[in-house]
Amino acid sequence: MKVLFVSVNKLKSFRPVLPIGMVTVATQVRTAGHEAEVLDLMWEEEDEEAVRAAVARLRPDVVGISIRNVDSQNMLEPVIYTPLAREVADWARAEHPGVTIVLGGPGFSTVPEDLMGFVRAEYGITGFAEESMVPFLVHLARGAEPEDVPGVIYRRPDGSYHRREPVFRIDYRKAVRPDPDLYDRRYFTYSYETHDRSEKVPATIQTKKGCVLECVFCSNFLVDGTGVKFDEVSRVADEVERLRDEGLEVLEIVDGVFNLPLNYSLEILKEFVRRGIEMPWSCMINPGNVTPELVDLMVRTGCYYVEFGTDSGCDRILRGLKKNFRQRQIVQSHRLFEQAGVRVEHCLFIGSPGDDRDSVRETFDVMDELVPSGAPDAHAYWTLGLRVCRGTALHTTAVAEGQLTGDERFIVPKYYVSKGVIGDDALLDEIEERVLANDNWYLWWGLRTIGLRTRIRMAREESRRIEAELMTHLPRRGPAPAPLVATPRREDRP
Ligand code: B12
Repeated sequence: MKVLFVSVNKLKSFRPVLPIGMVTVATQVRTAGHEAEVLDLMWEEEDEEAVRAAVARLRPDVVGISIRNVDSQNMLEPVIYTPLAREVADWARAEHPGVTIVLGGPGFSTVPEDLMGFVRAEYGITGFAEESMVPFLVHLARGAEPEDVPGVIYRRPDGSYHRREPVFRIDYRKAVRPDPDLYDRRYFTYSYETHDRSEKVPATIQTKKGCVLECVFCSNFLVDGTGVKFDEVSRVADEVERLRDEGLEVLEIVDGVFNLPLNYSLEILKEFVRRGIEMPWSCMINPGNVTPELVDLMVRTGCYYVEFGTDSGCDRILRGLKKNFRQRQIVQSHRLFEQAGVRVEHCLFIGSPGDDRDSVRETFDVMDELVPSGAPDAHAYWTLGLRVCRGTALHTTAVAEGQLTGDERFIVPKYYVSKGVIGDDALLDEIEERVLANDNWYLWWGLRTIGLRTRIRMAREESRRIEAELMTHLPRRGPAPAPLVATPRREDRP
């Protein structure tokens, strides 16, 4: 079969990220003997022309649209990225009537039914697609409905959806590595500005899928399943050597959390040391699982930057979020990286369940201590509100507290903000003041000219307007699908 994969992620403002998901699936499809091409809209100025030209040239049987991001995940800056996916599907059909549209990608997996309806796609594949895309194509080639393909979703004539739960299994020994030649070269010549320096877009590698934690807001179980699927340590090291030998100068490990479970990350790092791998790299870190040995190995292999999933500095709130660490560990872990000369960025929520004046002040006080204004290598990235995803404990809380109805269409994100924050004007003013007083803290780019309370009102208005517009494209809901049940957490070793 002929497949054109299109990545619709054009987000450069945060920083451009390689379409590793799309490239992974495209490589797999090629290796299985199909003809596959990729089109990455990140670098295109005329999207329509680019899509039409690629479709006209290739005349694909299938256009696979990779939806990494659904939205900005930022209540103060409501932006929805999925209308481009809808346009891509329309352009492809106009150019080549009869082409089959299939959706996939991490963003897609978090709101599959509504995105299927919105894009009017024939099929979707939720979860990771290393082991499902090829069987899916085989079914299509035979003219058979791919009803048993793991993760598949399609609309039945009665308007309801047929869904197969993703299996969330992967045999890494069979999965081919993403072919770096499928990445647009412009990623590697592009530089982006951070707070105080210019950075190159890193090459990316994933060492495992999934996470052992069950944080109440996290939707990653819909993308990667529950439990952890580990790659083999030697294969990860081989891949890093290959990327390094191809001249890629910077690396990012894109595991949801690198240091969980700790032993596996130590094994990876020891292998890097054994092979003499040393290049600048970064990752996301769980503050609860940081030991001197981990930091030492990270630094010896070139780690220069870590993003802490800190979430809150107050133990009561951390407990409620089901985090596996407390304030004491945030401070200790931060200090270990600081002493080792590694840059730390803390990602924090304001408005988690139970958050109020006391807990917000406590969190800000901890950050004052760890990330003082002018500190050269520490930053705090604040987010007001938590994006709610269907099926999470946070969704249940939001419904129980009357913030959501339980029947929302999440194509436009909904946010949870504790009443103790959103209902406290004085606290919102204090938050604004404290964020602005620290040039190493970030909450919203326009805060110097538009006050926080005004911005919340404006953003809610913008979000309602976007929702009204998008809802006109959503078909009415068919009969409710059977809920997907999360499988019990477990750690699968290959
Ligand atoms: C690492 C990561 C980051 C890193 C990226 C670093 C880098 N250099 O790449 C950082 C911290 C920078 C980041 C930033 C953001 N991220 Co992020 N990120 C992730 C994370 C943890 C892993 C993504 C990844 O690389 N996976 C590895 C690849 C191999 O897997 P994959 O992309 O899922 O692809 C597989 C499947 O999806 C599928 N597939 C992919 N494409 C296709 C296409 C077809 C046709 C098919 C059938 C299948 C298919 O098969 C692939 C192979 O297994 C995910 C959560 C998660 N667990 O997936 C969030 C996630 C993708 N991020 C998300 C978001 C929102 C963002 C930001 C917008 C946040 C922000 N406010 O700034 C930015 C956007 C940045 C940008 N320019 O796009 C959301 C997206 C959902 C949404 N609500 O929109 C996710 C899902 C987190 C979540 N659970 O909410 N992110």
